[in-house]
Amino acid sequence: MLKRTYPSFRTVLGRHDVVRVAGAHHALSGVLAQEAGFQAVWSSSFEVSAARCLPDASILTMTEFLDAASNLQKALDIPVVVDCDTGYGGNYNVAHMVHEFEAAGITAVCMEDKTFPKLNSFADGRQALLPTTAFAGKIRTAKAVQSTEDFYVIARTEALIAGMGMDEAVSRCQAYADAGADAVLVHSKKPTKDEIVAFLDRWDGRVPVVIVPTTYPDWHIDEVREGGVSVVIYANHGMRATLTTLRKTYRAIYEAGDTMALEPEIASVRDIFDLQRMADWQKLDA
Ligand code: SPV
Ligand code: MG
Repeated sequence: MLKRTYPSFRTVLGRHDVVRVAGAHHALSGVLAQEAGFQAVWSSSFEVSAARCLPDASILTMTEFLDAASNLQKALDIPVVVDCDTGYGGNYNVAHMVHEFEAAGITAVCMEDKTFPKLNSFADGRQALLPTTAFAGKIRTAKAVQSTEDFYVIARTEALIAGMGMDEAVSRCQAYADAGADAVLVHSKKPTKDEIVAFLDRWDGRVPVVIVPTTYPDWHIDEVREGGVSVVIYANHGMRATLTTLRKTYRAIYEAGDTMALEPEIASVRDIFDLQRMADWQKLDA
C-alpha cells in the first residue's frame, strides 16, 4: 500500500517517442500530474524554492532538494527527474549527490553548466558558465559513481540563456554527450521555438534532446515529436496555476465573507481523501 513501484526514467524513454514531464514540488502536485497522464515528474528547483518563498539561487541545500524529490517519488508510480541545478558544488558534491539520490530511488537527474551558486535562467542579470571541460568533468564524475545501470544523467547547457551563441551550445552539448551524458537539455528564453529548432537542425543525435518550453509555449506536442525532441518538461505551469487559483480563492472568501459561492468551484474534501488513499489506510484499523 505504501510502497510504490515505478519504472526507471530510462525504461519510460524506451516506451515513448516523446516523454512528457510535468514540474511539481510536492507529492500531491506530482500525483495530479500522474493522474493527467504525464510519464514523469520534474522536481523543479524553481518550484521547490518558490514553495519556500525563496529565490531559485542555490539557497536551499542538497538535502532539502533531495527531501522534496524523494517525497515526490515515494508517492508516484512514474519516475521523478530531479533538477539538481549545478550538482550543488564541485566534483565531490556531484559524487555525493548521485550516491544520495540513487539511494533514495531516484532514476534520473539533470545538472546544468552554470557556476555555483546558480541563478534561475529567467532572472535579470548575467549568467556565468563553467568552462566546457570543467562541466564535462562533473558529468564524467556522475556517470563514474552511479551504482545502478539505469541511472540517467541529463546535461543541461545554459549557453543560449547566457547569450553565448549556437556554436557554443552545440559544442558544449557534444562535449557533455562525449563525457557520458545520457541526454542533453538545451534551454532557451526566447519567445519562440526558433532557437531550439535551429539547435535541433545542428544536433547530430548522439544522445536524446530535452527541452523546457516555458517562454515558447506555441509548440504542439505532435510537432515537438516530429522535430526530434525526446523529452519535454513543462517545468512550472502547475505552480503558476496554483498561484492564480489560490489568489482568486482567498480573495473570494475574504470579500464575500462566506464560502457559499466558492463551494461548487473547489475540490471536495473527499477528493483529497482519495488522493491520500484514506480508504486503504483505514483498512489498517479494520
Ligand atoms: C526549474 O524548473 O527549476 C528549471 C527550469 O530549472 S527554469 O526555471 O526554466 O530554469
Ligand atoms: Mg531549476
